[in-house]
Amino acid sequence: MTDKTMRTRPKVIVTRKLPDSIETRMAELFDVQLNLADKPMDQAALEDAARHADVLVPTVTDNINADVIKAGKNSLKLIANFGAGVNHIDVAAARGANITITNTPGVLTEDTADLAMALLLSVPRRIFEGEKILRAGDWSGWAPTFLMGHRIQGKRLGIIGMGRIGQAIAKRAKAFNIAVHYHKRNRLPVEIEGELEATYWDNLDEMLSRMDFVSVNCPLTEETHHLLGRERLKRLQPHAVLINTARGEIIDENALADLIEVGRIAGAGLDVFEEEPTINPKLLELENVVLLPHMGSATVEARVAMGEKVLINIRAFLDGHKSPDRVLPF
Ligand code: 8YV
Repeated sequence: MTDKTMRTRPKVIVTRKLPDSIETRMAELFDVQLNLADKPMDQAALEDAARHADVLVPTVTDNINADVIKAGKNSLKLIANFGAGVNHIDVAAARGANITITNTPGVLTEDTADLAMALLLSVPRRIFEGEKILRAGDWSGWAPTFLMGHRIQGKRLGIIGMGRIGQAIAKRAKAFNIAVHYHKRNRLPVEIEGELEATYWDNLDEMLSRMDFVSVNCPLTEETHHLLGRERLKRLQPHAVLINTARGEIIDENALADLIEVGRIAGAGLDVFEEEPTINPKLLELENVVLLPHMGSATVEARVAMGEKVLINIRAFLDGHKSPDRVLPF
């Protein structure tokens, strides 16, 4: 490679360690700065990256706020997010700075839906409680009334946000003989609703008070921040179980923990939290809550496919085409 080609290669800065195959391809294509040590970048490091990069590849752990965007005003042209959700990016600031944003939808749908189902099965069937008892050496043998949970089949699941992941959960729920209900800003086309045998609720409160399980699958936006606040959570039935594989900030965690503690909600399965990676200590105290470390899309297949999408989005953009997964411009 000559000095000239090296100089003309676009500068791509990746904020976290990505799968090897993706990093290798990036090194072949771009003047890439990887983060092999996988040390999360602080605010100053992110601003510095924005100042020097043509393309920034952040993840959910990076706060791409207005200051980072401002730092990139002379250099940064594309934010190619590794992940579907873009709530950690100040999209309005990026729009003002004429920066394109892309994401990686579609390739993590099935894995995230699987994890939501795993949580939905785990809480009512007390799977992690059983595992803990056994490993602690506290199991004295089978007994007719030991670790009784609740049946899955024949129950009602209310899905909040019926996009790709919500629909993938609905398909799985159907196979478990669970009746699917949903709330969404815009009702699904009748054909899809029919296929999923899903019942639409225009009014979220009305749906919540009738469900046995509730799964949160909407994006985090200003409108959905604490969508499930204390008053709304009180609408759940005392035997209801709440699952969240979307974003922690959609639920008021303190309120949820309080209501579970006093038996107003039966339990929860959470893969996402308000202050990741800090976990609300009140949640840690509760037995009937399953807590996972934001691993909805953590399969080799999904993470490689997400990386492939990032590569395609960058390449298309640099070649002067419209990237396939554009969040901005709309
Ligand atoms: C990703 C996710 O792992 O894609 C998303 O929005 O929540 C996760 O599954 C994470 O966002 C990567 O940035």
